[in-house]
Order: sequence, then structure tokens, then C-alpha cells
Amino acid sequence: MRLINRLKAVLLLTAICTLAGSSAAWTQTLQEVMQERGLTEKDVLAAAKTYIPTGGRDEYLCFSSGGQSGQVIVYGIPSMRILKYIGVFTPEPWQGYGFDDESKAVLAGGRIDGKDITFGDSHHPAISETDGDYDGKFLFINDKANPRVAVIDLKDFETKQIVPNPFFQSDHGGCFATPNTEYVMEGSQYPAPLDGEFAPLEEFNEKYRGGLTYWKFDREAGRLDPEQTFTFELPPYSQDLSDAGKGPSYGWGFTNSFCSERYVGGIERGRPPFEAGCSSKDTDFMHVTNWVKAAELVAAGKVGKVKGHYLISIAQAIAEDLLFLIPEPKSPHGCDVSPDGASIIVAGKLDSHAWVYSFVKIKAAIDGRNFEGYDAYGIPIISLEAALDKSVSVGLGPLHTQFDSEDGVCYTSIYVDSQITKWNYKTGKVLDTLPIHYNVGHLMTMEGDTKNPDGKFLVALNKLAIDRFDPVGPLHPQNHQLIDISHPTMTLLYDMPLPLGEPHYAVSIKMDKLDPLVRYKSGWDSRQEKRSEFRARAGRERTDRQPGKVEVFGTLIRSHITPEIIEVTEGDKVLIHLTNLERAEDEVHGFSISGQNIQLSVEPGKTASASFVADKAGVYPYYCTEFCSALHLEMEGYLLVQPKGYQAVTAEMQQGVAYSKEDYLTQVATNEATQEVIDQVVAFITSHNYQEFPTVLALVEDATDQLGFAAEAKQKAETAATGNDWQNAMLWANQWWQYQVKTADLGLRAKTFLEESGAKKIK
Ligand code: K7E
Ligand code: CUA
Repeated sequence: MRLINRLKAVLLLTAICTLAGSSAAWTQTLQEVMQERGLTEKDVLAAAKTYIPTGGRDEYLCFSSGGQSGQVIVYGIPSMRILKYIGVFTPEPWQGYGFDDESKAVLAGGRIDGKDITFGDSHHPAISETDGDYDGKFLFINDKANPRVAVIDLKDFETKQIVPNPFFQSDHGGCFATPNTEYVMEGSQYPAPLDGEFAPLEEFNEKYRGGLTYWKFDREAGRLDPEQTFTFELPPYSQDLSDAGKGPSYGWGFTNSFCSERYVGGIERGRPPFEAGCSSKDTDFMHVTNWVKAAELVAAGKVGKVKGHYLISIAQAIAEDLLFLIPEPKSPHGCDVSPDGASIIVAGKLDSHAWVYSFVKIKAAIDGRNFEGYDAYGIPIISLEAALDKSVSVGLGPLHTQFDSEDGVCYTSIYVDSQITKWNYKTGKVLDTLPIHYNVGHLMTMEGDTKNPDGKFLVALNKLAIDRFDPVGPLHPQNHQLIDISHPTMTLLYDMPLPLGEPHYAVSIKMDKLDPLVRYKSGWDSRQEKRSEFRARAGRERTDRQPGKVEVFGTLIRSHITPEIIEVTEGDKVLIHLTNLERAEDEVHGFSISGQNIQLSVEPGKTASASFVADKAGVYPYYCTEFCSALHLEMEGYLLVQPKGYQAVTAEMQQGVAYSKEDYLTQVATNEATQEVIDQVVAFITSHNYQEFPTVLALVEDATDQLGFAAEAKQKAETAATGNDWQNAMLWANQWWQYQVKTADLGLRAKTFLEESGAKKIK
């Protein structure tokens, strides 16, 4: 009864508000607010450039690595509102990731030597490309700590695949996609024996190696294909970041390195530490690899396999002209190919210059076999003079470079000086600098590593936040600073704290290139992307029993779980498959069972599975973990783990309340009154041009479903009443009312939407 009154009150209030109009006497002026909060005009302008009114959308979506969280962080630009954490290398309970059987299989793909690795240090995300531009289909990211690469499908923002690198013990230079996502690059970092076996550090130069893997991407399957993947054996320099060539440099990859001194520390052996020996030379090496030619050799069967994977030895790479070295500034970090593909910009952490290499010059040196010598492994070295276009002083500790929509304009992150330097790599002129808080690592412009950067905004991914935010203990959040780059001088707009690991790199894509799903096809296994063999349809739920094993094929819909009672025997293996029957947007149901480490997130249409051994007799409540409806708390059930040899008692189920004919009739009267409210809402909706609003259409479709369920329950109530079974008549009448309430809720949401969107009255 209370709810029906509430529904009426909502309708009445809406009417009053419409009459009264929207003017409100308590509104403050902008001036008053600015004064009260001590805001300058510059602050208010920055706020106006980033603020998104309710229901509004961002222009770009940013995918940031989650660092030690092993996840990917998704946020909008310019609002900097966090939208999602995608579980990638680390279990993520909200998404059921690492808790349902389907996603456990994805994580199991990332096992190393049979060992479960549930931690990752995610570093460099890359969006799939078509013709050098983001196509919005897939996202790749690497795990530096346990060299692995993951594939995320941007249809549903879920991780679909994790592949461990067959040769490396760490990686850093991934992921970078070639212009048509033919391959995804993954470069190693700390040298180690490629066979994964032991070798003493004394044999570092002979036995330790670096490498660069080109993972073949099968776009149709949406998966990396280890069978077609190949790896370059590289010298034991610490390979760092990579980038793929495009335009004139298409077909080539560029990978820099530090510690080409091949120094091995060992403080406890009385040796100066790594940091001393790894930075003693003035230059390190950029590696230039020809992946197109390498792929041809693989296809021609000319590349051998080691541990079942194609490995191009240094000797073969030299013999086939696949690998060259070029000196680069001391301890380089970024290695960024310009949008036109003609230049490669490298900056040395221990230098103050950004070095601009010309691909035309590099190619001429290769073609003319103009080498200044060979490294200790016989790899030809192109001289710096032969390859360099210019070097520009940009500030102390330059790291990474991103590009603007304006030709030649780029931005370099300056770690030591804590600033962004805007400069022109074609003219060599520095254009502007902006202080950063503090010690910027990567930086990112909108679509800034494609052949068509958008400019507009830049995000500085800072290593330290120090004093920028309210203190929350010694571990501070990270600080992503949003910068307006649409004018000649850069303007700082916003500081966003990121409280989830240290993001390294991020990529941003224009929102209109993405088209994510709202629901899955019914009974969908989202990780394998096919109909689940475990799906169930409404009314076809069942429980299969075999000795020692109970398997449930159930469903979820507002607001009940079928089955509501699961009976098993102590020691049974229990498999529970649940299909969300909802079609409505955002109607996710969760599922957790007390004490079993189970948490499913079952989005509309999805089928997800939980499996465990019921090893202790007891009573374990289960429930839906998403607040999905007014009767969400009642979306519950019991797992009964009976002791071995338990004999069921035949007693009737005890009733808390006994219902009479009067109770039934009162409930029916309530239902009829509720129906009137529903009819009023329906009349409002149908008298407006609701069909022009997809959101409303979806709500109406869902409401129609709920009314259908209400009709079924009504039928059952009436059948029971005919047989004078007032107990069941009353309970089914109440169930009929529950469906009505859901219908009314949806109807009111649709009505509010129509009112707020200025729908027109049509009759
Ligand atoms: Cu932190 Cu790209 Cu791993 Cu630079 S990386 S700063
Ligand atoms: Cu379903 Cu709460």
C-alpha cells in the first residue's frame, strides 16, 4: 500500500513542478559563488571547459594503464570522470573477473610455467589501428613484471586473452600496434637467458639476451595468434620502449635501449650498483627492425622454432638485413614516430635534448651499407651523423613525445624539470613550457600517436602528486593533469587523483569511434564470445545430479534467482550456471554465496558459471550483489550442504503467516489500484512522441515484459483462488503485484525521461 501511495505522490509532485515552473529564489549568482569559494576567473573558465552537465557525454575516452593494479582505468576527457576499471591481469570482483569460470580461464591463459599469476604491472595500452588511425575495436596492454600481453575487446570492455611471452622474463616495450594491427610489439626489458634456464651472471654477455616479439593479431578471431608470432633475439641491452613505423617508415619497428654497457651490478659482491654502470657511456642503441621482411621469412618457412615459437637469431637477422643499431642519447626512454612517419623522436633521461632521427636518412644508410661499425654481436651500427636530423634542447630529463594536430608541433614530458615542453620537431623551435605537479612520466594528446592527432587536450601522467590533494596517508594517489592545448600557450585545467596503481601510459580515442554493446545475445559466454553451452531459458531451469556432482542451470531476473534452493551433499562438486534473462539496459544481477569465494557479475544476456567443492555441511545463503530493483534484497536463496547420509524430514514447510480469503481480496484490490497508476503512466507515454526516444523505447519494451510476467502470476493466483487455496492465491497475487511495481517503476522512469527531453504531445 505504501508504494502505491508513493507512486501517486510522484505523479502529483511532477504535475505541481510543471505548473510552478523552474525559477528558484535561492539561486546564487556566479559572482557570489566565486567570491565564496575564492575562485578566479581563470579557475571558472577551466571548470567550464571540463564540466559535463548531468547526462552529458565526454568527447574522448581515455584508457590508462593501472600500473601495479594490473588493470586498465577508463575515464572521460575533458571531464576526467572515471567510468570503469577493467580487470586484466588481476582479479576484479565487481566484474566477477577471476571469480567466474569463464574469466578464470582467461586468467589461466596467463599462467607462467603452470603457476597462477594474479598480479600484473600493466604499462602501455595500445588501441587497434586501421591504416594508421585508431579503429576503436581492440585494446592491448602488457604486463612488465611477468611478461604477458592482454587483449581487451572494446565491444564490451572485457579482457578476452592473456598470452605469456615464451622467451622473456620481463617486458617493457609493449604494446605498440603496427598501422593495420598486423602485429603487436612487445619488447623485453631486463636481459635473461631466452630458454628460461639458469645461467650464471658471469656469462651475461654470451648467455643473456633481450628480444622483441611481434605478436600476430588475428582480427577476425579478435585474438593474438602465438602460432604466427615471431621474436627477434636481441643483445643483452635493456630494451625499452618501441614504436611502429608508418607512412614512409611502414614495415619497420624502432626500439630503444638503456644499459648497452651490459653492466651487471651486485652491491653485496662489492660491485658498484647497476645505476652506476648502466649510465657510464654517452649513448645507447636504438634498434631498427624490419618486421615485414621478417614476416615473409616466417611465411617462407625460413625461421626456426625454439620452444615451439619462431625465433629469429641475431645471426639470421644480420644475414637477412632485418636488424640495425643507431646510437641514441644516454638512457633514452621514449621512442616516438611522428604522424607522417618520417621522423623518430628519442629523448634521453640523462640528457636535455630530444633527438630527431630522419627515416629517409636511416633508410639511405641501410641501402648504402653506410655503417660506422658493428657491435659485439656483429649488428651493423648506423652512425649518429648519418641518421640524425637535429637535436633540440627541451629541458632536463626529457622522456616521451606526443603530437599535435598542427604539423610539426609536439609535446615532450620533462621529468627532472617537471614540465611539458611544446616544440616543433621540423623547425627545432621551442614554443612554450608549462610546469607540472610533479615529475611527469608519459604524456598523451588526443589520438596523439596516430597519423591524425586531434590536439585539443593533453594529459600529463605524473609520477608524484605530493601536495596536490587532501592527504590520505603516506601512499598518495597519482595525479593526471588535464591541459588545454587548443591555443598557442598551454593552460592547466584540472588535477585528477587516480587511486589505483601507477599509470604509465594512456591512450585516448574519440568517443564516436566506439560502439559498445548494451546487452549480450541471450545465454552468451562473453569470454569465448559464443552461446554458452550452460545457458538456460525461462521455465527451463534444471538441476542435474550425478554421484559427487551437482550442476545447476539457472536464471536471474528481477527479483528472483531460479533456483531458490540448492541441495547438495557434503563433498559434492557444485557447478552453478546462471543466465541473466534481462534485456533492459544496466539490469545487471550479481551472485554470491556465503563463504565460497564466489562473486558473479551477470550482465543482461550473459551466462556465467561458478564452481566449487561444498566441503563443509551447513546452510549458506546466496543473494544478488547488484541493487537491481525494489525487491533486490529478496533476490536470495539457500545452498543447503547436507551431511553425508542425511535423510530428508518429510514435514511441511513452516509458514510464517497464514493467509485468508480476505487477505487475497485486499491484495487484488491493491493490484487493481496499481494497475490504474500504470494505465495513467502508459497514457502519458503513448500520448507523446515516445517512439523517437530509443531509451524510452527500451524501457517500454522492458515494462511490457514485466506486465507479461504479471499476467502469468495473476493467472496462477486466480487458479489457486478457484480451488480455495487462499495461501497460494495470496502469494501469487503478491507476486503479480511485484511485477506491477517493476512495470510502474520503468514507466515512471520513461515518463521522467520524456519530460526532461522535452517530448511533444501528439494526441
Ligand atoms: Cu613508466 Cu612507459 Cu613504463 Cu615512461 S614508462 S615514464
Ligand atoms: Cu538482482 Cu539485485
